[in-house]
Amino acid sequence: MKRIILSIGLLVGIVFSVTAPADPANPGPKVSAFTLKSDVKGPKRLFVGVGGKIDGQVNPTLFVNEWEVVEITLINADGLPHHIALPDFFILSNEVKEKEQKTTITFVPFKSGGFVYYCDLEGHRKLGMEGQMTVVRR
Ligand SMILES: [Cu+2]
Repeated sequence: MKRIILSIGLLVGIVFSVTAPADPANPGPKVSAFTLKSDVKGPKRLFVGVGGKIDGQVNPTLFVNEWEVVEITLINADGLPHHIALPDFFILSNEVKEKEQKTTITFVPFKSGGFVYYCDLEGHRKLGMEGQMTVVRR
């Protein structure tokens, strides 16, 4: 009986997904988007969150879901050269060398856990330009 109910549920699910009209407000897969800007505080080099839950946070922890698209935009706000690296996912952004320059990385986290992101230019990582990305298993 349990199996029959499960099969019916599955069938309804399939039929619904085939017949459901495309939602113009949600056309594609879910994307977790974050914006970070570079900042300087004395000798410190930092990432600061822009917008959403991470707004104003220094080196914010980015919470994402495994297998969901992640988009991180880095804005140069201090005129020093920066980039963002996530070596656990083989990601290295373009450099933003001038003030107001932006770059965006897009990737799919294919494993769960805690991982580091950082700027590896001119010793910035050692000067504090490093944060965590937590990938939650789905
Ligand atoms: Cu940097």
